[in-house]
Amino acid sequence: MTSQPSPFGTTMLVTGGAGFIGSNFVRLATQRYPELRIIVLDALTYAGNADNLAGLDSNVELVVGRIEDEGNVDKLAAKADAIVHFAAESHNDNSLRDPSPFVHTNLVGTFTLLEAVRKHGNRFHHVSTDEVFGDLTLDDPARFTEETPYRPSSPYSATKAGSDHLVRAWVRSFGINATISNCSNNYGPYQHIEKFIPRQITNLLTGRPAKLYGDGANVRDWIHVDDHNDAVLAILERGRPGETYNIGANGEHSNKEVIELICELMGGTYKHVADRPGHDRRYAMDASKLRGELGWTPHYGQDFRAGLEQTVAWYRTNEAWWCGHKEAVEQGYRAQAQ
Ligand code: NAD
Ligand code: TDX
Repeated sequence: MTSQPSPFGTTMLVTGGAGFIGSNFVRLATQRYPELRIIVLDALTYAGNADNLAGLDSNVELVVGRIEDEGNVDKLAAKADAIVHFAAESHNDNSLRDPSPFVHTNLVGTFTLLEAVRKHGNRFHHVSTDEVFGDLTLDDPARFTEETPYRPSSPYSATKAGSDHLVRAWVRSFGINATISNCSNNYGPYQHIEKFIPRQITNLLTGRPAKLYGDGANVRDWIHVDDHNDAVLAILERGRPGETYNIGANGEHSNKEVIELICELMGGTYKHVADRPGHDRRYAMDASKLRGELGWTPHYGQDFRAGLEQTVAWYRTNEAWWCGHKEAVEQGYRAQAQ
């Protein structure tokens, strides 16, 4: 732990800081910079939970509100040196059921923040995803680089792609001091149980089989949430203004491999269910720019089994955190035959 002042000022506004990655980010940032004051702006949608910030010290303040609320965003941006933007509608399956909140939050919300940054001159970091690049075939030797053209497939990834374009346009047209990161699939504590890994862990913990979409050959490039957030801090500390950095830990696994590993660790079975419409086949990130320029390396790296064991243990220990909404999440999936 360091107790030096943060290189990005004394006050940071973290949007979406009560969600999965954002709350883990707030925990990591307060450990690394105990003097840093953090204001979390979060609408506490179904995916946000004030309890995710429990136990954090008095330097962390939660403001409940939407990032599309211009007046509130302006007031908070005026108090902040840096803004780290995690808030989003983040689940592909939900974007297939109803794209509307994705357009509002991911596009209008990001626009609202950028306008505040233009006015107040904040350092801005935009958290985005590998999905903006579309997908690769299973046997493609290529990985996504920062130069890969955008080709999003779902309403979720299309709105994330649009938000990235907005940030780049505000850098070029208005000279804001912003960086972007595009990260691969995260796993770890506090991830909503709608997502693949925690859904399967909690299926097995509640006596349900794990559920594999389609043939399960789809590949995702897994990274532990703490490694993602460590990379975001590296970009805030040392990233070049206006640049984009890919984040990934060379963690490619097929969904079938992951579900079989979960079943092996927990003792359980899985079944095949209907595939996701438009299901991206493979994501794979080339993070050599981040590694080479900023000297970043992942801590969990490729020890996916150890990271998964830690994650299974967290969901076992924290049943109260998820059991109240498990049935409702599964009902939503049943409506899609998944
Ligand atoms: P999440 O769904 O767990 O959390 C999103 C948070 O944003 C929630 O706390 C929610 O209440 C809040 N929020 C939603 N709409 C809001 C609004 N209009 N105003 C204010 N707050 C709002 O998502 P996550 O998995 O933690 O993802 C965080 C960010 O990281 C997103 O931008 C996502 O696109 C990106 N990302 C996620 C992954 C992944 O694997 N989960 C990978 C790469 C990038
Ligand atoms: O029950 C399931 N069974 C299954 O086989 C679920 C929920 C998913 N899957 C598959 C679909 C995907 O191939 O597992 C893979 C991972 O699914 P998700 O957890 O929904 O993640 P994905 O769609 O890959 O998107 C994630 O990574 C990029 C995050 O949700 C995004 O926010 C991030 O941008």
